[in-house]
Amino acid sequence: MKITVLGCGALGQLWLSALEQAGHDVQGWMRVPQPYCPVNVIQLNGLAYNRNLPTNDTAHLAASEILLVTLKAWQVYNALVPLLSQLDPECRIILMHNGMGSQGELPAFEQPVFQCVTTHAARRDGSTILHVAAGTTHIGPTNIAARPHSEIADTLHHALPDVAWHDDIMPAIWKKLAVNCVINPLSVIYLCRNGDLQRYMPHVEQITREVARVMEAEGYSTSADTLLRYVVDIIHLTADNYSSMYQDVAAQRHTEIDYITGYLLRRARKHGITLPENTRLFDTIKRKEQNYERLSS
Ligand code: KPL
Repeated sequence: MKITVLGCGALGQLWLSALEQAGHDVQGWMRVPQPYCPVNVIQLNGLAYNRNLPTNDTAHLAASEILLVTLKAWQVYNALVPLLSQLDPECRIILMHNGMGSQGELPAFEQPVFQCVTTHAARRDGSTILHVAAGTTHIGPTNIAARPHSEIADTLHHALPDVAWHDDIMPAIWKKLAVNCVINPLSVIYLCRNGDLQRYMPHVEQITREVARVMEAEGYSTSADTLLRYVVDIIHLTADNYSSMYQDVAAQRHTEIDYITGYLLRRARKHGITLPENTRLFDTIKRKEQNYERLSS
């Protein structure tokens, strides 16, 4: 299959290497075009994948059957909108990022759109991407055109298992949002790996309970205890990892807080619910971003 991966960061390189090894005709798409995209991944089995893959070929883009968008939520609009008119109307667009709300910013278009969330953990170490922890990718349709295309989960699963198809992806996205509301800001505040959050269980529980209140108000049947068990499972599974927000703050990059805790707070407000602890975390991360943006300007 012809596939373009938009965004060649840690997650983008992980998928580029997996899809290429599964026999697909892949290219990367970069904001600043370069002759090729160096893909250096240390895989879970310890083997290195080092290849220069093609990039930004407009003929490849126009013929792509899948456009996999691995950018951060806040980058999606600016990167994707200029490409939409160049895509085949049948090209399947997969959005893969933490948080929610990016799709609501996009104009209407006819291509099938899927949203997915993944618990695979990958991080950059110099010019190498380390695939730190295996996980599950959950994918489902977010418009009518995407509904008949459940086979896309098999294509992805063959390249980088596990991939699970959901006719209704929203509960899975909300569960991942809960994980990110807890792990990401807390790992920044306590300056720790995901696994170290086991030392701060009262705080983990407090945040999870607030998220559960919003999920219940949104109509998802979950209890705070079930959600807490899920969050704790992910803390264990990704124990050695530094969260993406920790890495963003350490590198003084814009974080996804507006699409994670920010999205949660916007939904809570719609239901008249106040979330004191999530509000405090949101304000703390925003202050950190403003501080380093101020320092660099
Ligand atoms: O999604 C993640 C992230 O870091 O953004 C988790 C699952 C928390 C893994 O670190």
